[in-house]
Amino acid sequence: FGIGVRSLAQRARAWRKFQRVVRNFREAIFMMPDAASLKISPGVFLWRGCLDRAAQDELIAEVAARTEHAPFYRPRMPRSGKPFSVEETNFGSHGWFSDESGYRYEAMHPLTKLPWPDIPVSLVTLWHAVGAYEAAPECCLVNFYRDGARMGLHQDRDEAALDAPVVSVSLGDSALFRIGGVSRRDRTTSVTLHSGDVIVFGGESRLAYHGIDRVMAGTSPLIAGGGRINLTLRRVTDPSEK
Ligand code: MD6
Ligand code: FE
Repeated sequence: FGIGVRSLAQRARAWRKFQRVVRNFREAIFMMPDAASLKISPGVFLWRGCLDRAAQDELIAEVAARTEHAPFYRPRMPRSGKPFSVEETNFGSHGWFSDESGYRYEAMHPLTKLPWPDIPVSLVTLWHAVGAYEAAPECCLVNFYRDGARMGLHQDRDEAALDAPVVSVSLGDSALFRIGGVSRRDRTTSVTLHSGDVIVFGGESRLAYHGIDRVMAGTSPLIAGGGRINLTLRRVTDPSEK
């Protein structure tokens, strides 16, 4: 089973710490180095064109080298076992995984049974530059969208370190990203994400519902054969409990 099954007490501790960090988060993010950064929801910041074309090409090459050893697979929905339309793989010590048994983090690739490849150094650097968090990322979830793949409205809530933001990089075709509030019923807003855009997703929106409604085929030449790759960097374990 997954690593890091957490007790209720640990969850409560993480939640209290999260509440404290929410209060400090607004200040931390003003360290964002670019005036073109855009606030789309409290605690969510979009840095348009953070990665130039050369950086995007480099990152795609690093992803491609790693997916040779850790190929994309289709996760399945908890209980129903219905396959995702998105294909996924992971880099780092903790890989996010889903099947009939539920959402969890795993140390090994489900098909190769080998540890996940390392997180590219450029992404770790990006995390420290924009992430406003003291500890290193442990998971880089790689989402690959092709052939009409989308991602339903969801919360990212399988991490103990809910005080850490999620840092998200978009590569390839543009996509319509929808974000709401911490309740599934809250009003949502949509924003188009382009190749090279970076989102820092934290603070009071760390548990906000969000998803990808659609990917616009043919809008970027970056990925051979088309499609969109999203990289989300996360801290999974609470660094103070090590
Ligand atoms: C995607 N992103 O952009 C899916 N989650 O393809 C996410 O699910 C996501 O962009 C948490 C924080 C930022 C994200
Ligand atoms: Fe997410």
